[in-house]
Amino acid sequence: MSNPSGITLALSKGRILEESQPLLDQLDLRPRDGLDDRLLRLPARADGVDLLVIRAADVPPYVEHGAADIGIVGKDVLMEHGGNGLFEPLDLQIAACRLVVAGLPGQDLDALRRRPRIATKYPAIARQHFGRSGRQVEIIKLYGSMELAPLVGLADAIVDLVATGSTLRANGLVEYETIVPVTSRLVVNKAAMKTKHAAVTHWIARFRELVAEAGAAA
Ligand code: PRT
Ligand code: MG
Repeated sequence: MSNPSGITLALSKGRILEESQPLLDQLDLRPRDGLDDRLLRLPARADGVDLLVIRAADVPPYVEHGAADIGIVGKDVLMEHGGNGLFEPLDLQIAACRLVVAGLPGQDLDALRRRPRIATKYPAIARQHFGRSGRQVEIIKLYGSMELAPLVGLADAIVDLVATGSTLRANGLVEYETIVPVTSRLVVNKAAMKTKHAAVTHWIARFRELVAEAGAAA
């Protein structure tokens, strides 16, 4: 059960947790007793809020099924999950990057005499992207280090995240096309939007204020 009288907030551990730290600090949404790797559910300093620190890819199912009321997750993970079961009220404008198609320089995917093989941790997004332009591809699902796949001939191209571009460059890969810009989003369980309306809208509003301030300062 999620916190029945309060709010449960699911955080994506890793990069997004780090980048959301300034927001969470200002809202008293850090763990009351500090982060403890062994504890998966932590009371926040703010009254009535519990924090779940989980894998990024697990945030959408936790929120969709109501185990958490609110979550913070990358648009990439949200698109791959399929966003229909969730509200997405706010772009937090952190952990910015973009999803791209990339591969070895000088190659034309459309000139291959077979279906291009695309290695990715985002099979749904990749299939949709190539499908939109009527291109048939073979998807190879990987769980990490996508950049390796074209180098060893596992795939003709990858669909992966790029921020500075230095990882692609370091591996001698180039970007063919951008699929979509990515930032982290606040997501909300649809039922909680009604049953915990006051608390949920309170927290959305507080996040929104901070994002607006950060935008004004930039
Ligand atoms: O490790 P685990 O499987 O639990 O999760 P994860 O690896 O997905 O988590 P983590 O901590 O890596 O965070 C991933 C989330 O951060 C993504 O879902 C994005 O929303 C966001 N994000 C923002 C990024 C990047 N920027 C990013 N640059 N996630 C990954 N990268 C990787 C990218 O895959 C590539 O390998 O960084 C490399 C490219 O960076 P540049 O700067 O060299 O271009
Ligand atoms: Mg990782």
